[in-house]
Amino acid sequence: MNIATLPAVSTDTLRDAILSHLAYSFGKTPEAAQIEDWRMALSFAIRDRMVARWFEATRRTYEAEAKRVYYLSMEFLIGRLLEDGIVNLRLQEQARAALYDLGLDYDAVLADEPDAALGNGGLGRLAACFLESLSTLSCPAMGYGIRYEHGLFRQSFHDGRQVEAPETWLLQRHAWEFERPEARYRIGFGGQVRESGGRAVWTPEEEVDAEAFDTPIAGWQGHWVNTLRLWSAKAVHPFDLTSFNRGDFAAAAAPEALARTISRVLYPDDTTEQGKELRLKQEFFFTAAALRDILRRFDSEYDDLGRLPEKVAIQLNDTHPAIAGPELVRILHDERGIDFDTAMTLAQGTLNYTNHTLLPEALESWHEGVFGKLLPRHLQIVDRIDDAHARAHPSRGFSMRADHQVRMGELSFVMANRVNGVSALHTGLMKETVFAELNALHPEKIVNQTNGVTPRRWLLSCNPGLSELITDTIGDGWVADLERLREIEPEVEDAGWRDRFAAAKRANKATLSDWLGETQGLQVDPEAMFDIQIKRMHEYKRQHLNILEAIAHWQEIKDAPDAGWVPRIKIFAGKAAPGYAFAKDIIRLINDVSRVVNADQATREALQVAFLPNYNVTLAERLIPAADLSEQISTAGKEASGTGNMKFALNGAPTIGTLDGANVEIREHVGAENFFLFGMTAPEVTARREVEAHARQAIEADPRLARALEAVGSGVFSPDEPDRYAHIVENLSGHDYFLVASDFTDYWRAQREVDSAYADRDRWTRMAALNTARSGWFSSDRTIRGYMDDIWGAKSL
Ligand code: Z2T
Repeated sequence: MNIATLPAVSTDTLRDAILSHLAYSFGKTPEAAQIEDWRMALSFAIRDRMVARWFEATRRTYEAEAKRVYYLSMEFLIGRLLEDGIVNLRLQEQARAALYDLGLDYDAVLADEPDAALGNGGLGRLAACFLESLSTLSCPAMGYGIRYEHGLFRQSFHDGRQVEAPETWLLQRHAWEFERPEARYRIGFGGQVRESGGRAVWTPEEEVDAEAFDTPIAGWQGHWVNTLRLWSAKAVHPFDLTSFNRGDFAAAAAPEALARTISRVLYPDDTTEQGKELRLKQEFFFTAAALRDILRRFDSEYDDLGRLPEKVAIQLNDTHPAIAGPELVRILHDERGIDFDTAMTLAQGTLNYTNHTLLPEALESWHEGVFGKLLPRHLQIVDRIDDAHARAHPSRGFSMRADHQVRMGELSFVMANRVNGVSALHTGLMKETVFAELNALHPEKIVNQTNGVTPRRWLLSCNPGLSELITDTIGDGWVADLERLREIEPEVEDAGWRDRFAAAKRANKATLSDWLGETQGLQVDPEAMFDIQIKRMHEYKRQHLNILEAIAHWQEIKDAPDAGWVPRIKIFAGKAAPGYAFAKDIIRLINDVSRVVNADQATREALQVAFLPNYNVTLAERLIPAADLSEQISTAGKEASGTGNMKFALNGAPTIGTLDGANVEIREHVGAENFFLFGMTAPEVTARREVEAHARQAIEADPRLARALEAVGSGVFSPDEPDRYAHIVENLSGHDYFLVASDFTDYWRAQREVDSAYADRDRWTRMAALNTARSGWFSSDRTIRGYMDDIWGAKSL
């Protein structure tokens, strides 16, 4: 059968395709098939429908000689892909009906797919949303990353404490990748640099192969399909026969095992750099393989490397692929013989850099010892880049090479055509703080591209009830043009429509409540307010501010149990980096508070607390549609953007939040009256830190805060170990760098405003609906258009 003539997809053709794959791809009869076989057969049937468009996209890109976009990212937090494929190909009804015909439960089959957690948090999920939007906008693009054998660790709790277990997504069969044994590049490390005939020649000491695995990424309606290409590390010589013949079987297998460590596991730190050699190896490994692949493709189409900036745009997702700068210069200069300054100019015209955080502990910097040992030629090139830059700007004493370090942010900045931040506030702070010096030298380089999220996954698939109401009201044009959600705004004045909106939210809450009962043993009234904070655990994100407010609230309810409290369930979820002790202690505290508060018969109607284990994309898809209140309470100036904040607003959950990251822009869009603002601004935060004993002062001024801290410090939540949280109390009463104490009083005030707003259910529904109606700007389609126009100069085909 010619793929171009695959039959139009009816329920019957899809069912036949599933049965055919079950037999011919997986060798099973329907009687013998397990759920995994069915999931694989359905996935292959869906995947087949992407292939013709995939080929067509490649053909059209070549034909148009279009500029290509390459997104280099250490992380792609893609989650499950089957539903994404079904929804984007608009095959939901057929798939459901076909499985029903086969006696199977659609949701159970989808739930069998492992959640591919090849990322830590926002940065990796952003990369996944971007890939989907690039395809939706038919922009010729490719994502490059690492095919980790183990993604982010699985989290469970033992006695309230986080326990990490390895994640094993590849143990189950994975339907979406095509192995490409022919796309394989040798990557070297270490060794020596010699001069020969006026040229530097790098002879690496150690080599591994990078082998490609391709995943097709279909955009909305499947019109365009791009590729996510992930590199897997393979030994150059898989097996050492000499050792084997000697009878040393462990030594015979050693090269294989050693090579594979490079793509073995994702580093679980989101915003702290460990400076580990293996991490630098991972970074060079995937970046070097991507550049070789990009240049091979370029060479197949053009014969003048001078056209590289015209035909190729490379985006560096944070500094993790920053070695692309020196590596591209090395290839152009050392291998292709282009003079150094031209090589540098060509690289600078091709590369761009996105910064995702200003936290000093996250800024990558490698000691020249480690760097030079692994990448001796690159260290020389970094120094030449630094010299060239210094010569071009002699008035300033700027260097990317202070204190025997290579500073990757500065290197990325200098090697990039455009540098961007991820929200208006963050971009402004980049110019004023970490990149102030470089910004003064290159005032046009820094631009803003506020983050966005894909509405296909984060509204259409995860919230079918609300999506149906929207489509009933305004048609389905909103899916590819999210600002059209504004068209539902007039309906918000209609009481009947508001009832339908409230019913959709209520149904999502009932579904979540059932799931919490079945899987977590939690009994939750769907009428209660679902107040949710889900994100990585970090002091700057201030989950401890949230739990302290919950404690104070609980104490107040105990004082007057019959005072007509607005029932709430506070839900937390998030992973702490395994080495981040303080963040792990906050998890334990929340679990301890949850145990005590939920057991209190006097208050349990009014307040419950739950910490759900193993937060991932799939859990987010479950929680966000059921949320009433979105907690976005970071210390102002610390959260670069946030993207969960956008998903909640889009799904009709108003925010309680600070003026941080994209919260600022969300509030501008949804209207100040539909956003619960509290806390200090970024400049106020800076000023407050200068105040002597700021935390003490704040505690003395607020008896509620003092009483909550007293309970934590005296062991109310840890009676078997009363001083378990003494260090947390000490931190919050002393140094309190993230100003939890100083923001507490205003946070409490805002929470009580939330209570009264929620008690007036009609008022709340209006606020919720206006959040949905006015969140269209936060589509990643808008973000990607911004990158295409302002950074890449790329066009939709
Ligand atoms: C990450 O998820 C983010 C920043 C990082 O800095 C690293 C990781 Cl893994 C190196 C997040 C930001 O914290 C968040 O504010 C932002 O929305 C997200 O990246 C995407 O830009």
